[in-house]
Amino acid sequence: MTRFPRRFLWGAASASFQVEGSPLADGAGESIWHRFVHTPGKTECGDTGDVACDHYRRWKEDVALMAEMGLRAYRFSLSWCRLLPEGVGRENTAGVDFYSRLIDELLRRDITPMITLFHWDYPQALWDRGGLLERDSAEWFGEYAALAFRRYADRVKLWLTLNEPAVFTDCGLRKGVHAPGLKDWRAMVVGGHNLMRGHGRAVEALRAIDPRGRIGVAFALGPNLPEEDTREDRAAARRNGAYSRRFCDPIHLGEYPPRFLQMFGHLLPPDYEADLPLISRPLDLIGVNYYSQWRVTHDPSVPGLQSRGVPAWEPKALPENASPAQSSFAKAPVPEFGKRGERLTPMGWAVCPQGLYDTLTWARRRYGNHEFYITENNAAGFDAPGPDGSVHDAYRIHYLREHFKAARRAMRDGVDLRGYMVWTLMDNLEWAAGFRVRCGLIHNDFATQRRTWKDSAFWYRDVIRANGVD
Ligand code: IFM
Repeated sequence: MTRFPRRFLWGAASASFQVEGSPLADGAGESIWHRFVHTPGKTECGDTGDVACDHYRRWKEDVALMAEMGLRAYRFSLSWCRLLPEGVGRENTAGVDFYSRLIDELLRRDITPMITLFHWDYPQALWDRGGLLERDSAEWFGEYAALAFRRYADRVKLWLTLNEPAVFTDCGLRKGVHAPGLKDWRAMVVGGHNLMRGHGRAVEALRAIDPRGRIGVAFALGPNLPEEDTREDRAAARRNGAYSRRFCDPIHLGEYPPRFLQMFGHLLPPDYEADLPLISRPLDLIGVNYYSQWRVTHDPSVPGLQSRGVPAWEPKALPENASPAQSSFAKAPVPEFGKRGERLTPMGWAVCPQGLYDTLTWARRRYGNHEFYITENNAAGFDAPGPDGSVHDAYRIHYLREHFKAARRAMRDGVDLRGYMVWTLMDNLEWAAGFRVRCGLIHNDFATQRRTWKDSAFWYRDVIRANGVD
């Protein structure tokens, strides 16, 4: 048995827009994701977040499920537009109260809340004013963050300012496949820079409001390896690596990766260096979202980057200007093993637990030994109840078991890992991919909202009880 420390925070993660539903209820403002999913052709099957998991109304039952599973922590995000319908200014008491009740219920059940401030559902009202392309956006985010800390920091001690800023800006501002749907390299660079300035303002706000609060960012991390062992692919992998560090380096080291500056520095504001002290305010924790490692190919058709990374296997490479409808997950049958003999998930992603070990130990070497949390990890698939009514997701159990062990090895080698938030508690809206792609421990029937524990949920409950994995 691979055992974990006594206070290890076994948990699960979610995000407001993916689970809550009722996006405009009780005075909430519209988010860019609400606008996006209601624009024809943007999501698989036209799926929206109007109902999602109906968690906004079923939150109490959902917390009961967490308690039954034995979760010690729950990572969730706040909907900025519920708290501040216009993004700044007028506070919406009903929205504030919703999360207050959720936090109280979690604590009553002995589940530690971990809050993400920004998991992609940016207020549409602010986007209409220029959004992240405006320098003022940093102050807007600071105002929102301060409100969240004033209302909840008495009970919440673990905070993440941003979730996967690299994915948000890459998919939403550069490729246009996520909200707000821009295809603009400059927006990706400038928006990302301002997002980090906002992060800095949030950190300042927490320090002023609750010196005992602990804060960091959830980064999408994973090794970038060359697809083939050629000079071109090796160089492409280095470029992709620099590109993927365009948030964690400035935030933790106070500088952009030099290769990123070579490729995209001309798109940054001229005086960007003056912002780096704000961006790199000292943090307490690092959140690691890890799914797989990236295999990178030299690809001259991608401006600037000239590289393309995929998680080991894809039915076909998508063109740069692919529409979200084309981005549907695996259309061809996925083989069980990839070309290097690695096991593949039902989505065709390589199962690489070693990549998690490498990422954790690399991040510790590069950024120092903060408190670490796995803030997301799991395998996605197309799970459905079998004839016996159960959901047999053996592939997920295998995936999680191997990743838990890899994380434990990283701990033995010095990584101060405090918790593990499996993505995700229950199947939810997988953004542009809609409801077909399922990552949950609990199966959700979106027509009836019936929650069914998958085999992995029972298994995870036993892991938590044993505080270890076989
Ligand atoms: O569902 C997403 C989440 O919102 C961000 N990280 C990856 C998950 C699975 O794709």
